[in-house]
Amino acid sequence: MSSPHLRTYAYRAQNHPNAAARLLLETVVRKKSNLSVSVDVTSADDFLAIIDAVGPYVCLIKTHIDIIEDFTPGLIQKLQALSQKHDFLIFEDRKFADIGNTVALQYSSGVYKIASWAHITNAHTVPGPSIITGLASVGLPLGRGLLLLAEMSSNGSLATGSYTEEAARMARANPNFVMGFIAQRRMETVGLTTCETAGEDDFLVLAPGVGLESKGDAMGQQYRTPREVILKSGCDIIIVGRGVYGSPKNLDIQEVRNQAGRYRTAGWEAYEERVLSQ
Ligand code: S5P
Repeated sequence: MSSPHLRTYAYRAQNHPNAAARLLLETVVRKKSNLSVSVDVTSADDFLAIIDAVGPYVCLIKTHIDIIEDFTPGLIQKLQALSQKHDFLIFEDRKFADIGNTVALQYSSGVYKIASWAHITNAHTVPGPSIITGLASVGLPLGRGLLLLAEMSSNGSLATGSYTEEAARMARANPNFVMGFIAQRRMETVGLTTCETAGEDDFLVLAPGVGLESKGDAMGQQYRTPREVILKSGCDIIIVGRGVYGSPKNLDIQEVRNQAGRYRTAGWEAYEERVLSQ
């Protein structure tokens, strides 16, 4: 059985057990884009302007909703309107990390009510499998999907070795709600014992730490190119933030649009090379 990343996105869309993963893969195919833009800005106007500019080029918009200074619930309606206009899904990068009961409340309630609008969210595995149980109790009935942080792009990350292996096992035990990983490589064989073989699961790998020019920032971020991430490491979706929008202090919306187009092309060409080389 070949690894899922060697099959087309279209094939994988038809067979995925998780509703949000199916929607994402269908969007990737419709838009010929495996680009997710991470919109890490603090003003609601900049947030919406960037999303409107990159919308045509992305399959997924990644948010950190709690960094918006002038957040109002109306912002979510505007985000959803842009999601309809441009045909993309929404991923709130909340990185839940608490016991099941607490994360269920954080996911469903409070100011942001994340589960009501984010198709996808993510969680650290540090609390153990109960974090999946808690989030699934809210997200599964809504058709949402969860990504587990199996690895991180930052220098000195502790998510390595047996921690990453345990994250892979936790995903395999929960394939209905866990749709994939935030990681830097494929996870099919990670954490298998010597007598186990990779199963049929298709976990999507969404990879942050992607840049065409820069190799990193002053705070430990590390970048690889879309080609390295998609072709060499077999990841499925590239997550790009500052590589697309530059510095929020000098936003140039035409340049944001150009960069989104550039990353989309780079990500898609790397995917085509990957599946065609089979
Ligand atoms: O390992 C990780 C996981 C995540 S979700 N490394 C990351 O950088 N991220 C997120 O991806 C991070 O929180 C930020 O929102 C984005 C990368 O942004 P960039 O500007 O460095 O591309």
